[in-house]
Order: sequence, then structure tokens, then C-alpha cells
Amino acid sequence: MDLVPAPLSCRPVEGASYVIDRHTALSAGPGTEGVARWLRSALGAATGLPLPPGEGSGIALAVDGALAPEAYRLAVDAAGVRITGGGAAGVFWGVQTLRQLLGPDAYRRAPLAPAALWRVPGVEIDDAPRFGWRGMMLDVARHFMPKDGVLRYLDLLAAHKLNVLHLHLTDDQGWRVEIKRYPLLTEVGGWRARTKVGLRESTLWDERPHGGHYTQDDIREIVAYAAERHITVVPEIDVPGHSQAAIAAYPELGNTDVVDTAALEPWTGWGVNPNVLGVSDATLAFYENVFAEVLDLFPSPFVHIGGDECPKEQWKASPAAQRRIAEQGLADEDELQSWFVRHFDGWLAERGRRLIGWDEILEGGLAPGAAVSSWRGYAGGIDAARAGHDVVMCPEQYVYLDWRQAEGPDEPVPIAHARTLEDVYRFEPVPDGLTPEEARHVIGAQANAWSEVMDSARVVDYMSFPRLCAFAEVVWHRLPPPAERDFAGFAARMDAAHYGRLDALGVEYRPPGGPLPWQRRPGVVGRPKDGPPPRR
Ligand code: TNX
Repeated sequence: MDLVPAPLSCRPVEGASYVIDRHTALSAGPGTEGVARWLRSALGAATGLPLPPGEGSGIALAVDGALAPEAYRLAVDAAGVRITGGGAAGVFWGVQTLRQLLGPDAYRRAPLAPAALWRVPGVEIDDAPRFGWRGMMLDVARHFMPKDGVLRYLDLLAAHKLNVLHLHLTDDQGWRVEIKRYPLLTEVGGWRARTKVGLRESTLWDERPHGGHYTQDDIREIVAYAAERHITVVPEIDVPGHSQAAIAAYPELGNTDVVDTAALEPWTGWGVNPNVLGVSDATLAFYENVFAEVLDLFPSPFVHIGGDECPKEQWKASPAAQRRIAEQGLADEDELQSWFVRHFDGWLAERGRRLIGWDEILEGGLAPGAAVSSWRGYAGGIDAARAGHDVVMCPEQYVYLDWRQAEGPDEPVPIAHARTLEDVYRFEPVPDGLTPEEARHVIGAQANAWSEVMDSARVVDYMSFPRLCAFAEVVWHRLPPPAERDFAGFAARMDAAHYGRLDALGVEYRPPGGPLPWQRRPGVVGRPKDGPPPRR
């Protein structure tokens, strides 16, 4: 049946099948009305069939509280299709499986032929995800992805049973979410004068402005669209580093006693930027006001505060920062960062939310209740899990979608080391050496699409697919240890069915044979990271 991600158990029922046609009714048990609405609209578009409400022969959706909330059972026989989930989310994932069973044309938005036959093979599937956090991060700060692109990505995540979209909304190069109280964040911070093409030794700039942002209504729409697909949108406002765009908009946010922050503009280069936030009461209050608006927009239990790559030079030079260190009895600038993070940890906790940040938030002590996105490998995640903090594993060595997909001169994004489809398939979110109790703190994993060199949704597609399909199977299925995984079997399923689904969805993935001529981007440079290709 060539399902991706593979279900936990799948028994074909020989000789049985069900044909969805204009007589097929769709019955929605209590709690499944939203899923039914989604199914009617998606399948209705592809098939042209009405799927009217009703009992009897047809598609029946139901909740059975005996199953885990995201688990589902799908049974197909001559009488119809029954999908039972532990909650609406489980039903929704079951419906995604049904769509895969119908063949690639079920992913189109209009029927190819009025009389197409929509035969579902007889099958009994029992399925449930391995992890509760199955995520992808879109970096909409470095290159803005207009709202339509984000909605489309939510569809793509849903089709792969991924349930978290982490939106990296702010960085040195751009601020992408409307904050009513501080309009200059998007008016000034949302636009940069030009963009460096490629990384590091590149001397090429595109010489045109880049920018854009989501209005608060856009965000509400994105969040609601995600919720219909049982996806949580986790917002990231990156502090105290990666903040030059905010400082360009409101210079008083920076270390005004050591730099002329009024001269700063949203950054046109890439890398780690020295212009970090100051630590005044006013800066904290400013960000509390920002987060207050963010909390109103995003119901996510987790709120990401970044916390990565915060150079300490300005704090070392700043009398104001040193006064703060002395006043708080802190040992050094690392502890000053922890103090900053703890402030927002407490602030979020008072409002019923949980802080998550990149693994640098471990340096100088982790705030109680904070969770960690472990990106510089597994070490930060291991330390955090041992200390009883929840962890989302996203080691760059495995799941950074901006890393090139192959050696060779044709890769359109030639940065870092090659991380192939097979490397991603052999990514293991739970590192060796954790006790079962510690391992329970690994609540999931995510793949991160940093966009310095991804200037359009087409490039994001190329870099994300098919690797995101392998990632989806890793976080959904209970695969054996990395060395024992059947990559050939996965690749065969991709060839037999899943590339066809991606084609129907209009995803411009990297073909197995390498980039198509138009996908190559001569002139984009960025040498690999130093040292040998990383291994686990
Ligand atoms: C490191 S991952 C970063 C990002 C870059 C990325 C490029 C992380 C928390 N920080 O700012 O975009 O590397 O791979």
C-alpha cells in the first residue's frame, strides 16, 4: 500500500475493497465533525463527489476514547471505510491514511476525469505515533514566506502526519509578525535593503529590498487553519541574540552605552551578529508587551524564545549590563543570559505557558520548567533530559534541511555537509545512554528549514522534500535502531507511490537522480562547515 509514514500495523483483507462514488455517504460521529468537513472538502475537490452526511454504506468517522488521542484504526471492506480515532486528531490522521490509499490523484484539487474510479483496497490498519511533537520549523525571518506558502506547508505537514509548525518569526534580518503596540517592528524591522546571495565568502548581493510580514489576522488564519489539521503553531520570538531587526526599529532596545544602535538597519548579511538586546527594565517590559500580543495570537502551550547564538561582547563592554550582573549577583555574561531567559520563563509560566529555547539556554543554568530544542547535536538534549527538562531533538547533523542533500556541484543550496535522504531516515531522536525515565523527556523531534539561502517556496520545497518524508516516518513509526532500518524499503515506497503524491500536490522535491537543470543555482556559494562530516 506504500504508505508514508508507514503505519504500525497493516493487514490487507484479500478480495475486499470499497469504491467511493456519488452514493457514498460520510457519517461523522460526535467530535469528528471538523475532520468530516476537512475530508469532504479535500476529497470533494479531488473527486468531484459530494460525500453527503448520512449513515449506511460509506465512510464512517468515530471517536473511541479507549484509544490514545492520536491513535486510529482504519478498516475497509465491501460495506465501506471505518475510521476510529482516540480523539479527533487520531481520526484526522486516519483520514490522511485513507487519502494515501486512494492514489496520487486524491491529492489534486480538481478531478482529472469525471468517471475516475476511487477504489480503496480492503485493509485493517492499527496506527499511533511514536512522539507527540513531530515538527518542522520554517524560518520566515531570513526570507519571508507569504501567508499562502505557510498554509500550503500546513497541508504538506498534515499529509505526513506532522503536528507542529515552529515559525521562526524574528531574526537579525527581519521581523515578520505585526505587533500593534510597536508598529515599527514590521515597518522598519520587516524590510532590509538587500540580501547576500550565498554564505560566508560570497561577495554577491541581490541589490533589491526584501521584506514582508503577517498581520495579526493572517496569524489568526494560519493558527486556525493549522488547528483544523491538528497542527500546533509554535511561535518563536528570538531573544536576546538574533535581534538586530528589532533594534533597528527601536534603537533603545540595544546596548546603547556601547554601540550607536540608531545607525543599525535590519542586517543584510548572515551568521552570528554582535548586536544583541540590552538588559534594561525597559527592554524587558518591551518584550513582555510583545509576548503579550503573541500569546493572544498563538494558543500553543509552548512559546519559543530563541536564546541561540548570543555573543557576549557587548554585554562585556556595557556598564549597564555589568551593573545588572553585579546587582543580580551573577557570575558572568552567560549567567546574565540565563537571568534574561528565566525572566521570561517565569513570565510565561504565570500565564500558563511553557518556555522552549535553543540549547544555548542551558549555559549558565536552565530555567525551571523550560524545554530545549537540541540543535548543536545531541549533547544539549542529553544534559537537559538528565536534568528533567523536556527536549525536542533537532540536531543539525541530521535534520537541518538547509544542509545540502548530496555532494556534487549541482546542489542549489550548497551549504554545510551533505545530509542525504538516507541520513535523515537513520536519524534517531532518542540518543543512546539515556535511562528510560530520561528518554521520556524526549517529547519529539523537528526538522528545521533555515532560509538564508532559500529565497522562495520553490527552494524550500527542494530542500525539504523528500527528506521531510523520511523524517515523518522517523517520528511517527517505531523504527528499529538506525543501522537496522530498511532504507531500501522506504525508498521503494517513495518510488512506487509517494513521489506521485508529491507531484499531485505540486511539491518540487529533489528528484532521486539529483536536481533538475532549473533547480541548480550556479553562483550560490557557501563552503561546508569546518571539520569532517559529523557522525552520531
Ligand atoms: C544556526 S540553529 C542557527 C541559525 C542558522 C542556522 C543555519 C540555530 C538555533 N541558529 O540562526 O540559520 O544555524 O544552519
